[in-house]
Amino acid sequence: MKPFDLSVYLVTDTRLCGARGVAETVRLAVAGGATLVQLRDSAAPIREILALAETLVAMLRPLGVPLLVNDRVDVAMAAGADGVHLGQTDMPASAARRLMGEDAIIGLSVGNPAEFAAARDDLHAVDYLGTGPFRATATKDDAGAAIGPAGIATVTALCRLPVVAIGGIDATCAGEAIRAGADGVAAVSAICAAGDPEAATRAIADAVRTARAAV
Ligand code: TZP
Ligand code: MG
Repeated sequence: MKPFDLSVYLVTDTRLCGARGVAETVRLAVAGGATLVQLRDSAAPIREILALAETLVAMLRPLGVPLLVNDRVDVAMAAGADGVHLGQTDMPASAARRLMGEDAIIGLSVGNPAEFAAARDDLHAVDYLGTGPFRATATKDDAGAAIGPAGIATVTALCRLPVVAIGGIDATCAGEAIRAGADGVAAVSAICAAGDPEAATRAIADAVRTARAAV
């Protein structure tokens, strides 16, 4: 696996990026301290997602910021992305690992102990867990109920994989997720829909840093 840093994890949303566009939003977020980027767009035609993934790889590789693609192992591989983020109903992580090789970064969404149990046989192929929703969110229709700090603590206690908290994360609650045991925080709307994505990302990065310094 390539090295990666979950601290400030941007998940893109094409609609929320609006007229600014995904690539410019990513550029600003990285300038503000985003440490990892996931391209997430379940609605766009595959050729558009692939072209965007290629653009982001070209932008991020020189900066040393990994790009992961949500759900789509094929797009990630075709674009030369650094990895993939899988959900519970996507290709099993072990199959993704066989296709993508040892260097790929493979993340898996695990929101509770039942999902953890369902994925147990594949966890050897997983590099980090995405856990949430930390707070209520309107960004993902089927995100489910908020799990809060207790939910983060429950998942981090289940295994040694690093955990990134997602769902309703902004600078006001990022520290709470870190104090609950998360290794990083992932944000969609707090960055993509921000008037100033660079400042929004920097505020989240500051909150993560402050929370770590306090523990
Ligand atoms: N997975 C769990 S919640 C969520 C995803 C992709 C959406 C988080 O979006 P936001 O805007 O950061 O609440
Ligand atoms: Mg998914």
